[in-house]
Amino acid sequence: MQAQNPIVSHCYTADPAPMVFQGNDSLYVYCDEDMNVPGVNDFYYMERWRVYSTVDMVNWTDHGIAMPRTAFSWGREGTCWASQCVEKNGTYYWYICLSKPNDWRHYIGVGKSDKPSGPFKDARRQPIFDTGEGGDIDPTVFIDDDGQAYLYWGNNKLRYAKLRSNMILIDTSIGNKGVVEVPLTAEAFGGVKVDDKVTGSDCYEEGPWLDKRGDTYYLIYAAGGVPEHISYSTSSSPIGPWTYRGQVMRQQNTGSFTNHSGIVNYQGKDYFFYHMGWAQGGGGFNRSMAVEEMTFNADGTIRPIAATRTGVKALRTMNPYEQQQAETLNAGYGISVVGNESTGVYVTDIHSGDSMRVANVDFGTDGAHSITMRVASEKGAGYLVVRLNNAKGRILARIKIESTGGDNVWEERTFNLTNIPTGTHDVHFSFTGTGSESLFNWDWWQFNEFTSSIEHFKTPQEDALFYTLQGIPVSHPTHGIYIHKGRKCVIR
Ligand code: FUB
Repeated sequence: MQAQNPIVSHCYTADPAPMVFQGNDSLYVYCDEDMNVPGVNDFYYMERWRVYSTVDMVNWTDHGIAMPRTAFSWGREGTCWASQCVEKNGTYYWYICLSKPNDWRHYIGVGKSDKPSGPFKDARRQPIFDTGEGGDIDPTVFIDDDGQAYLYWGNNKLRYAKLRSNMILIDTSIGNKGVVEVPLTAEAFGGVKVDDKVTGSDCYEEGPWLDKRGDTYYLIYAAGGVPEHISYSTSSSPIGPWTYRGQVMRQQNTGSFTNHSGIVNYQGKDYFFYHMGWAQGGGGFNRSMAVEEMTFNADGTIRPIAATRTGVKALRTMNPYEQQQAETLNAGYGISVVGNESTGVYVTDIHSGDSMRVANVDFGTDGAHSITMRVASEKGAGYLVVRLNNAKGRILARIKIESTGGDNVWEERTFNLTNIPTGTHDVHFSFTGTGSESLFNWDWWQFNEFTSSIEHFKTPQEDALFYTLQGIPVSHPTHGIYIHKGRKCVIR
């Protein structure tokens, strides 16, 4: 298998917030999208938040733009920063931060949906509070065992509030109209920062993440000033006092001067999500989400984690004989993922030279004879080349995607493979065509399996029609593997 980090390569994704919801088999990651906009690319320009999910940790389904900035009528263009989504009583609340027109300060708002992948709508139609000071970025929400939800946030200041049971208002009976300032002491955060000068070994910067393991509350955050590393503090209470515990991920050359993390336990393993600049064209304003395994020592301290390209291991194989969404990817280069009400989410902007990969696909022992795809194409000018493993791997099929009559006219089409894949492999899809136009849109794919077990012929019948695995007819086959009546057979 190829490198797993960054986990999304077809667009730039930052500030990951992982979440596992009760009764749902998937791990979800909520993020904002760094947009490569000429002219404004020397700062964050983010117009939307996206959602990804996985069941195996190596293939990620892009659920598209689950919440655009325009969902918030009070939002300023390009200012969709870090966020986190939590679920309560079947409703998903996505806490975000956003500026207002003619006001560069960020405010915390909340979107809501009855599905984890959205679409989300503004739940309050205004920020959920106003400290009047700005710096109100990077919300993290944690719901404790007693049902009380805590919201932490802040850049260079750390604050918290208790959410009311409706999840869209704060409890104003504590702090300053509901907002409590956390003292940024050396004991709590390793050091103190005054006028950009750090006294001590560390300091709180931004991007808090509140979580609990056993009886211990963990506050994990971007630290040390900029460039950032990730540090953590612990407490026996969700409101502190906090004790500094050290660095989780040291500052290293990932190409991004910010870092922002979230942790989650999924199928018995702890995972640490963060962002980096290692994607093609990546950097400080073109960041990408990444994931590493995380382990706790017996005393509850976190073992330091390094950023790697290899990332994490697959938890299971992908089944090619079930319908797979085209937007479920291990990697995608050049393509885009969008959605509309009639089709749902699909892959578009497919041009000559673009490619996609899915990882850890188990074709079994009998293998596949064809692939069925749902596609739409106006011009019919494109080819899809399906290979095993990588861009140089064995070709399974070279498919001409003929016109369906329009880019939104969808058809299911089946294409025979010229080689039979068996066993577990990555599958590489590459696109070729003439001109610079988009070649086709792609909704889903599914390989078709040989339906019965292998037939063993001792002496082939005279009139039997055999084909090689490349589809060439053979009238008197000798020893080898052939196709007979659509099934794989072995002549001994
Ligand atoms: O993504 C914009 C800002 O950069 C976030 O709000 C911070 O945490 C930092 O990652």
